[in-house]
Amino acid sequence: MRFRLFLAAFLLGSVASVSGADQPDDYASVPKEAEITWGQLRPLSFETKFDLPSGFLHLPDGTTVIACQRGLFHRVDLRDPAKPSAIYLDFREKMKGSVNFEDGIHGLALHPQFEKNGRLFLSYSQVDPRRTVLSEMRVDLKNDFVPLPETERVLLQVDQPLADHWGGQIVFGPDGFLYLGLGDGGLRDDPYRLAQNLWAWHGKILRLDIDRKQGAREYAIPADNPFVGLQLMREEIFASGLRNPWGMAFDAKTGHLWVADVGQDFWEEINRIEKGANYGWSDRDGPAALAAHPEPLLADARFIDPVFAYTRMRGDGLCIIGGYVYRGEAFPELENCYLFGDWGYGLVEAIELSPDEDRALRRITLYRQSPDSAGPFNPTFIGADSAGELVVLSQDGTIWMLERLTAMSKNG
Ligand SMILES: [Ca+2]
Repeated sequence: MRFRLFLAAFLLGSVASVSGADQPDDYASVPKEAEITWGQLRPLSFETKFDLPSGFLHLPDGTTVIACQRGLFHRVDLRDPAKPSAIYLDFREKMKGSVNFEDGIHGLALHPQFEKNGRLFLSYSQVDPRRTVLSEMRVDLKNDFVPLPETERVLLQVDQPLADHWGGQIVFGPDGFLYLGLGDGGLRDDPYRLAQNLWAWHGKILRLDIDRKQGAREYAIPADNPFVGLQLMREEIFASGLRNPWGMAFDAKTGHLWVADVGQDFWEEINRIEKGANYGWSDRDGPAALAAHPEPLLADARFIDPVFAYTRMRGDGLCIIGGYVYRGEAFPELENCYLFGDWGYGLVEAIELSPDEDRALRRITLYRQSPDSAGPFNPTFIGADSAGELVVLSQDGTIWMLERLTAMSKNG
């Protein structure tokens, strides 16, 4: 999806400048466990190869909808992969001619009262003009939650005139509001400085009240959004300074919002999102100043550095994929851990969060693709099943889960 361009940017960046490599790195001292002995990430044996899977959600009956970048949505049972999967929704016609790199289906979410109102929310790219579309659709509550495409209603469209860095994931908060993460719109160094510009939606987390309409809007602005009533600022904005947020999840226990942000040349970030906060891009990349922008765009800007970041300079990864705080029960070893992956290195990791959630206590490698292993493993989405257990989508169309490894299974 968005990744080939990242790869190009990474290679170009490492030639053009190495200044970021000299920046202080508090994260390097976090102890690292390079391998686990108690579990193993394994692909589920579905008949279906999913075509560039990009996200999923769980329906109230326990089935799971897997969204694929080019417009197919499959309905599967993660607990019983042998069960034939069904097409849940087919958006391929709508996506026609519009899927390159990271274009396509970006997000899907159910309304918190989905079982009563049957409202399904979607986020995806469109062309002519290039734009992000946030829409909703009703499902038939009397017929197995089957979507009704004719009921689709567009809530918000955001022009995307540049290149990539769409973001586009959506998630409901415990406050009932819809959160939409948007990337900076693309190219290097955020050339129009959109991520710091509070009049642009790009490079932001938006928060929308989709249960009300307000003026010409198909949604309303929550009264306590941080920029309500301020001039030259978009009232939809909840947080700013993101580059390409990919992986947004509320912690099921604390209600805190965690967002992974894909970096440019040096740093891959994990952020805890606070209302009204500025996460730095494109004045900062990870914990370091961005060489291209020695002067902040906003004179009074205060930046929040990531809770954890890993650098590309040590070969730790290339493109972060979030991610959620583990609250399942099958693996007490992962208590208070934020789980994430790296698309470029075929990696799934965890960081154990400090009690204040302001730093990582240790870092655990859950899976690392070995150079000689068969098939490409490139995580595109890291999320929880309905019990909070780890599910990883890989770009090659496979779905992986963590299995308990016993002494017997290790020997056998
Ligand atoms: Ca940042």
